[in-house]
Amino acid sequence: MQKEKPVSFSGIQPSGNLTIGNYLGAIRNFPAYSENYKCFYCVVDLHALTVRQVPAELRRRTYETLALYIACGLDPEKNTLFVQSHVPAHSELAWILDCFTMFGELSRMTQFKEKSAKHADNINAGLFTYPSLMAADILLYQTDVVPVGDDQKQHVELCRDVAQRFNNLYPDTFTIPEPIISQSGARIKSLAEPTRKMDKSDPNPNAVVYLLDDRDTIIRKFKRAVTDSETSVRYAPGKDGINNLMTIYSCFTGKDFAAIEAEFAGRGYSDFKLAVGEVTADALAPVQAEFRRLMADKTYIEDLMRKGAREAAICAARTLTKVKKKLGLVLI
Ligand code: AQP
Repeated sequence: MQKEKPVSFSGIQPSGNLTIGNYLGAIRNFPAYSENYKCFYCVVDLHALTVRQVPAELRRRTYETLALYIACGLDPEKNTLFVQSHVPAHSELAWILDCFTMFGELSRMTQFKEKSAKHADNINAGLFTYPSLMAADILLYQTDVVPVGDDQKQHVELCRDVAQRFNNLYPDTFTIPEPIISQSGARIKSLAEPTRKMDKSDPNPNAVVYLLDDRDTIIRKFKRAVTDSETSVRYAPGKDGINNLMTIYSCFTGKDFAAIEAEFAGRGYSDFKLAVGEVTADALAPVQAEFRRLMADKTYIEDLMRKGAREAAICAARTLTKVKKKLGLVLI
């Protein structure tokens, strides 16, 4: 199948309110692909079901995530923005790929190990086969690049292995995708435990800066961020809290670590924390204003969901039909 342009695909789960980790590691990198790639950005609501969700909250966050895609700069005319459960081909291909993914491969996934430990009362099969559904998401669109945060690299690599295995048996079925991990911001850490990733489902709201937090809340959270007993702002091994804050400051200002160290030489951590809070709040203010504008018109969001689902379903059906034919499933 000839493609007009290479394809970019990525997704975000509506499993919690989006964080600056989701923004810096993923969403803010998406608009750069709009000109030269055919872009699919998905709200992966089926993935969110691997952890128990409150139905009304899942519904609300599905609308919000789509609105945030646009508020963060994704033009719905240049990108296909859609909700995973609106395109049934995702679930269908996921089952097929389950049959080409090995138990041992899934057992090695870091996210499965971490989430099983976190949700010991609900280690369901979906949590285990999550990477097959993610592989289906990606492979349905003959994706070339997958812009993701560092934590998703292992899943994209498994997707590549499964696609290669399938192609070895049934040549020329899938494009083999490349994970694209941004140079900076690929792993934003928790403000409370800066050795751990900032997670949208963290039960401690002070550990996480949400995209929709107001200015005062953002500044207060950074003021309380865990650092160390030194006072100088410098990037060094073991200074996880400060390294994380410097990374966030660098992402929002474009300054490198040497410039940040020079800017805060002789000033204490409290000055620096305030500055990180201010640049974050300044950067998020226009996103929040646009988000509020979009959310005031739910019908518009629903129209976009329908348009996105139609566009995505056409591409997805092409790949799924090809897969079924190759496997010997009877098409009627
Ligand atoms: N802290 C982070 N730093 C950089 N990138 C991140 N991403 C997530 N957290 C960070 C990237 O955001 C995209 C979407 O993430 P996701 O919805 O798959 O998962 P999540 O935000 O990590 O949250 P979960 O899985 O709902 O639950 P928890 O909170 O328990 O982990 C991806 O590109 C991801 O890399």
